[in-house]
Amino acid sequence: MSFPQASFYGILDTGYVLREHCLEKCKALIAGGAGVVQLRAKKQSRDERRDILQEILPLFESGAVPLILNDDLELALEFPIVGLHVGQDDIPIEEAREALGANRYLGLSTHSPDQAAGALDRAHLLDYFAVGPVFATQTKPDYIPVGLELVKHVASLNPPLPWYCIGGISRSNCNQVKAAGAKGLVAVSDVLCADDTAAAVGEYV
Ligand code: 3NM
Repeated sequence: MSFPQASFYGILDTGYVLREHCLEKCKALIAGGAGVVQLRAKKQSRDERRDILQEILPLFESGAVPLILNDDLELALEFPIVGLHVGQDDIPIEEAREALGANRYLGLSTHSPDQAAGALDRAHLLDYFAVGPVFATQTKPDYIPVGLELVKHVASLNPPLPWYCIGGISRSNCNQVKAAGAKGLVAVSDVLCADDTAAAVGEYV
């Protein structure tokens, strides 16, 4: 079990996708070539999140694409194949790893050089980490962009685990992020708001 360093990590964010379009958008992320998909349903209740998870779960049963749930450990534990993504203010990764065991994926968001160093120091607990927001983004409007400088810095550390750059990334600026040393990219609004999400993901891939 090793987490993929995919070129594109997709997020099914219910801030951009109506409930009735979740399955179709999730299929489009996979069809476009997303190597990982995360369900990020911040505003939903656990029951509503479970309902979405149950609907999209069959798309992940082959194991080809990992399915990650944002910040709901208890719900992730209800499904054998679901991993967890946590932020800096969510459950500590030591506790998350203990609850998840060794066979489920765990990812962490980082937003500064110190937090990225913290992820590398605890790489044995993690399957991947994310760095961002690279640019200003409406999806996380309260966060200060870390810029391409942090991308270059993390790339220079040559992380021994997969890492993904996120935040304000679009098809028009992604080459700058790649040039700064990013291995994998996450774009949320750019692909979910595209009329043809699969084609948009395909452009990144
Ligand atoms: N996490 P968009 S930035 C969900 O920096 C998320 O950890 C971030 O959305 C982080 O591609 C972000 O629309 C928003 O900018 C990404």
